[in-house]
Amino acid sequence: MIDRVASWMRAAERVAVLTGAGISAESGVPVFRGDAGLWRQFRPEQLATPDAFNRQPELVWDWYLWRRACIAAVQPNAGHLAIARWQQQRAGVALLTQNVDGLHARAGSAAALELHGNLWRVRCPAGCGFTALDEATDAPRTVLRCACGSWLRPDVVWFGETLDAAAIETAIGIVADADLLMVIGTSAVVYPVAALPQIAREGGARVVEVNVEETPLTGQADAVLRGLAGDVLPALWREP
Ligand code: BJW
Repeated sequence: MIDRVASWMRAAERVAVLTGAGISAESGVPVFRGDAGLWRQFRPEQLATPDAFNRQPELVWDWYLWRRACIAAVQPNAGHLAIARWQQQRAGVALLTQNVDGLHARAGSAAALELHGNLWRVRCPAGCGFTALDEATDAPRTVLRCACGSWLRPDVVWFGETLDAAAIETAIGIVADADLLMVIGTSAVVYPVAALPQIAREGGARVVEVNVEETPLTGQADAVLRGLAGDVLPALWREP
């Protein structure tokens, strides 16, 4: 199956790559769902909704500062590096990610479309327009308030919030035009991103899932590569 998908990759003019938390798992970043997932330890409605932030901004910030420290302490892995190599060594590879950890950029991927935002960026929710990208270091952010007086918030997409309209429209366009969509390390349950593989299929793309487990996408995929992203992805592309 690896050889077949590798030949699809070579033949495709436009490859779209969609990643989720599983690609960062081998770096040591916790995923969300499943036995080792963050949602076993923490309740999403207390930490990842606008209501939670309005009720307890300090608690939500504690969680994000802890996650920043975890991410600052790890490195991109073979999976991130393989995708960056695909982008550098061949034309027509677009990267869409649900991850907020910034590891694709640290691996050398240019222009990952970060559909759920970036936890290293802050923005003012009060409408004054302030936004800033913090250095990815483990020095905790100490200024949590905007000059306008409001709390700053992490620039990520919480449950019940809409994704940036331009970003999701761009993503839909990319997968609708793709010849091949690689869906890597996502449980494929969070919408609207979970709808992208179906849009790709309707546009005529082959869809390949790379995951250690079955997901709702598994039965719809043209090929399933069952394994660690860090093992599977480097085997799919050899420098021509
Ligand atoms: C490996 C591996 C290895 C491991 N190699 N593989 C009821 C109320 C409110 C909303 C809704 C509702 N019902 C439905 C909704 C909509 C909701 C939704 O989809 N909910 C479902 C969960 C039911 N969606 C939204 O709310 C979205 N907005 C929206 O729809 O707006 C319109 C709307 C407005 C109002 C009401 C309704 C609709 C926004 C979703 C935002 C998601 N935000 C989070 C947090 C981001 C910030 C942060 O990180 O703090 O995004 S939640 C979390 O899930 C995070 C992720 O990006 C996202 C997806 O998770 P992902 O990446 O798939 O990770 P996991 O852990 O789920 O899976 C990891 C996978 O990797 C597994 O399959 C493993 O097997 C695999 N794996 N190691 C390969 N080494």
